[in-house]
Amino acid sequence: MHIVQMGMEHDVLKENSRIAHSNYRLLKDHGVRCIELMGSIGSGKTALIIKLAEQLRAKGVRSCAIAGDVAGEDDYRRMRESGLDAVNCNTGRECHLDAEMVRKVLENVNLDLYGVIFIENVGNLVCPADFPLGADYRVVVVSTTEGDDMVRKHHDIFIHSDVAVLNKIDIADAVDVDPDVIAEDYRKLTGGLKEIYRCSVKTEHGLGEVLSALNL
Ligand SMILES: Nc1nc2c(ncn2[C@@H]2O[C@H](COP(=O)(O)OP(=O)(O)O)[C@@H](O)[C@H]2O)c(=O)[nH]1
Ligand SMILES: [Mg+2]
Repeated sequence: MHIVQMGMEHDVLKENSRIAHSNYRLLKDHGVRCIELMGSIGSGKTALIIKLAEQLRAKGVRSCAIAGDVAGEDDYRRMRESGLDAVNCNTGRECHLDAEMVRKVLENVNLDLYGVIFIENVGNLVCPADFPLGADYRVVVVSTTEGDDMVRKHHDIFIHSDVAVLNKIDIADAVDVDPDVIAEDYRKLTGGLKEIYRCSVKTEHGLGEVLSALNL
C-alpha cells in the first residue's frame, strides 16, 4: 500500500483556506466588501488605505481598517488620527496575518456599520501570498523606491494578488526608476492580461483608477 504523508504545511494551508472562506461568507452576509493590501514595509499601504477611505467617506461609504503589524500601534494610530475606524492586530513573531487572526478581529467588529473593510497585511513580499484571509480583492502595493526589479524578484505575490499597484510615481525620477520597466514585467507575468496601476498617494494621481479597479 502506498501511503501519502500529508505534511504539516499542507494541513496549515488547508485550515487557513477553510477559515478564509468562512470570513468571506461572514463579510458577504453583512454586505461588506473587503480589500487586503500586501507589500513591502514602506511601500505606502497605510497611506493608501487612509486616502482610499477618505475618498470613500466623501461618497458616503464608511470603512474600517485592520492594521496588521508584527508589533506596535503606529499604523493603527495613523488610521485613527485620519478619522478612520481601525483595529490593531499584532502578529508577534509571525511575518503575515492568517485567516484565524482576521476571524478573531472580525468577531469584535460591528460589521453592520461598514461598507468596506481594509486589511493591511504585515510588510513582507513573501509569506502573505500563501495565506488568503477572505478578502474580495488581494492587492499588492509596491513603490518606485524599491527599485525596478520587484516583479521579477517577487513574482509569487503578484500572481497571488488580484490587483497590483505601483505607488510613489511622483519620485520615480529622483530614485532613477523607470515605471515602464515594472509595468512591462507585470504585463509579461500576467500573460499580457493585466496592467499595474500607477499612482501617487502623495499627489493623489491615479487613485480614482485604483478605486475603480477595486470596484469601490
Ligand atoms: N513621495 C511619496 N511618499 C509616499 C507616497 N505614499 C507613501 N509615502 C510615504 O512613504 C512612507 C511609508 O508609507 P506607509 O504608508 O507607512 O507604508 P507601509 O509601510 O506600506 O504602510 C511614509 O513616509 C509615506 O508618507 C507617495 O505616493 N509618494
Ligand atoms: Mg503600514
